Amino acid sequence: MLATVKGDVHDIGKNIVGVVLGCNSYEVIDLGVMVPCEQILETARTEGVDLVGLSGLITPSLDEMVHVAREMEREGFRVPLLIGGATTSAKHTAVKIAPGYHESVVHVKDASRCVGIVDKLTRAEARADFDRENRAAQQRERENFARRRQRKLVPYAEAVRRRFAIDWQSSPLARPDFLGTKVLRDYPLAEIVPYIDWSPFFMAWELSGKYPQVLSDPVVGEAARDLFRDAEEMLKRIVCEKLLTANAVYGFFPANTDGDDIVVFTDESRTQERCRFPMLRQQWEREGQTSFRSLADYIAPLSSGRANYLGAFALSAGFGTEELVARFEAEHDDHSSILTKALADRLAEAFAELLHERARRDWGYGRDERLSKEELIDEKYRGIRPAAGYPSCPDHTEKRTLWRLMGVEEATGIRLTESYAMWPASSVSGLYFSHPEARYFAVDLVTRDQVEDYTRRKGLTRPEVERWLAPNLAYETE
Ligand code: B12
Repeated sequence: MLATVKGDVHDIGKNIVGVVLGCNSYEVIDLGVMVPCEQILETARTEGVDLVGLSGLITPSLDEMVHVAREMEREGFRVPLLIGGATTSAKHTAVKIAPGYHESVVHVKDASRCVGIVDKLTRAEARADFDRENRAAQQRERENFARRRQRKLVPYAEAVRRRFAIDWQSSPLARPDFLGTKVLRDYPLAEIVPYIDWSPFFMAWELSGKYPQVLSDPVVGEAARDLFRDAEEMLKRIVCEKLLTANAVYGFFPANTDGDDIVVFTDESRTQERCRFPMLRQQWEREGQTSFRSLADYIAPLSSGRANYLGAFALSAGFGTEELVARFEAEHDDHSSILTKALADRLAEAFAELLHERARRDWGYGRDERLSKEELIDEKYRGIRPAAGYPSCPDHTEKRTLWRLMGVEEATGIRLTESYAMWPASSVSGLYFSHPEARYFAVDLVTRDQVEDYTRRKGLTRPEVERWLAPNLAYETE
């Protein structure tokens, strides 16, 4: 039985796993997405399944998986538990999930490994050996994890003192053409298509290689060409018959920082606060590291006297996916169903690229930009667009503030789940930073002193903050 856990909307990976298992004569019960723990347990019990497989794309799903595993233990389940999905890892499975459930808990990296693992787990003579190896590997993961926690983390106050410092007096700060938001509904898909980065599309099918080289690859070339032909055909249908709809909202706001908070003001007088985006800061002192970054470093402090701006966006190319997929599923056409979702994801990412280009023009500094598609994919432009959940701002709850700031749901129809996943699945949202020195980075581990400061700034309780930041905590919670 397979399920994407509560609060998460992604199922391409899980569906590929389901198809692969089905092709190998396993009977698969797929409960779909956003499946509550109770339903997983109930179905596993009533159907008498041999294995339970959980999938998740975003970090809040990790906690939900820990919960499901503990509930399986509490209710006395005896079946192996498989863990998969982009946000999962062998490490997290070993450290957080496996200790809660005494049967085999196995992290499965990709669909190609799934059949071998399922085969071993369902054959009594192979299971014991496999389980022993898996437990030994998980023990090693736990030991590595304990070592990772011992890496040198500087106190938060020191990280703040040694912040990435921009010279605000000499910095070029552009003023956007407009302040507030712009809504783009039913954006022409044909304009989005040229921005598609095809390489990740092939990766989803485990056809590794960069596009277009992958098409002539001696090993996977033929499969890649077949897949690409299907994709082009489907994309043509989607565009001509308007089978999917793309909506977006984006905007620019007067902003300055107050410590590690980005403060958004109601207007240029910068006297009244509209909202705050509290940011996290790096603390891991890697070799050669001289400063510790936070996204707050890319916006001028209020005390600098400089008028700075923050951009924001939310978009989706996934409206209509569910209806289209339902049609294919009624015809038992799994290939077209997965293809549709993968193309909706490609369109979402392409739309994000297009919108960012448009935002750079609106901001002025991108007006003379003449970049090829490859240069866009390689991010050869000025500025960045980090998204809540990415390594520089790992806190997904910041989407709540973003939604209020731009009225995202009313403007576009994109909704947030209880885990801050966006519906439709093929959606992206984030912030725009325009400073030429703005770079992506990873916050990585944070210590208790930073979490305490962040808790105060967020206005939440520490257990709440620790729950959302669980993968980033450098310490054990109570
Ligand atoms: C493509 C992509 C997207 C696409 C499509 C997402 C999708 N539909 O899957 C788009 C652009 C829409 C997107 C959006 C976002 N993304 Co994204 N995305 C990715 C990316 C680059 C690849 C994911 C992917 O599609 N892989 C291909 C599929 C087929 O693989 P898969 O899902 O992992 O499944 C395979 C295995 O995991 C396994 N498997 C999966 N499930 C199961 C289940 C079982 C039982 C088993 C055995 C195996 C198994 O088998 C599958 C086949 O091999 C990853 C980074 C990465 N390299 O993984 C980030 C990533 C997943 N995204 C991330 C984030 C944060 C987001 C956003 C929240 C960003 C934002 N604020 O906008 C949004 C969330 C969207 C939403 N609806 O809420 C993070 C998630 C981690 C986190 N911190 O939460 C990642 C890891 C990037 C990162 N390093 O930060 N994303």
